[in-house]
Amino acid sequence: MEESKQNIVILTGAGISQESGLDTFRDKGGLWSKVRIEDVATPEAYARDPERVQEFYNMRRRRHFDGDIKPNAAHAALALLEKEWPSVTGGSVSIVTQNIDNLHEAAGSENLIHMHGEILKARCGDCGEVSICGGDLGQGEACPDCGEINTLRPHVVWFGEMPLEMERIHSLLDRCTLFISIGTSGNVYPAAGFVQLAGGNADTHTIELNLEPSEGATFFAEARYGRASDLIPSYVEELLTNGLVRQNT
Ligand code: BV8
Repeated sequence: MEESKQNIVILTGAGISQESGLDTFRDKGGLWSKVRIEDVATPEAYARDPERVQEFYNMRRRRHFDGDIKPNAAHAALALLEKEWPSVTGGSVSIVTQNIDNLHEAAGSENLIHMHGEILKARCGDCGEVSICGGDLGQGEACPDCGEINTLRPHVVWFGEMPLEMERIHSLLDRCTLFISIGTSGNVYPAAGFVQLAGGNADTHTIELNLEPSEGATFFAEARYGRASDLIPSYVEELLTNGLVRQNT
């Protein structure tokens, strides 16, 4: 890896969207305290009770159409970093998000992988095509590509399903000099294992920016705790001013 080029990979989780008004999963009052994963977020649940699964995602998708869900300062700071970092080190910034919301795109991020899919997209169980989803599913709608009725599911990766773009993610992790984890509890694999993959390379610095230590906290060389909308803008400011400074904690 050319030393001058410093590629950054950023993993985000529900915590980065919490201050935008979207629920997290495992915090107090989080989604998994209201419904069981086994009932709404597995292929088996969908086969057993499609209406219940569709309603779980319809209810979450409707939040995006209320007009009050907007990116926060943390999303904006990451979009700024992606824009400015190449002129600081010639390297790139890539975001791998576990989130299915569209707040990174709305903030202007472009180098973005939704490894767990996207709630504003649907996937046809017949033809496999992915399409924009602008409303509820499971209401007798037709697939815009093959025309089949009631074959659309949320374009979301459920538990027991393979996350998306894993090869591309592994190649980004192999080539990064800085791995930043933001707003994730480190419970869900394979995402929770990315810090170990990145940290396996001696040249790669790893930092956790979270409200509290995650399950994987001990795997990080550095950690800072606080709210994302405070932590991320100041860390991005530091990176753009000083470049990458390895402060092991
Ligand atoms: C896979 C989309 C293999 C859905 C999600 C049995 C069978 C198969 C697999 C498994 C199995 N047992 C275990 C596994 C592995 C499983 C897994 O890891 N389970 C866990 C529960 C143990 N993983 C999988 O199943 C994955 N697939 O392994 O496939 C395979 C191999 C070959 C062939 C086929 C398959 C797929 C996992 C993806 C599941 N889908 N999302 C949806 O959104 O409804 S994952 C789900 O958890 C969420 O979507 C989220 O993306 C993810 C992680 O949650 P977090 O983002 O971390 O959120 P959380 O609430 O937990 O934490 C928030 C954090 O933010 C906290 O730390 C909090 O302190 C912090 N925070 C809060 N507010 C703020 C803040 N920080 C800063 N500022 C704030 N303001």
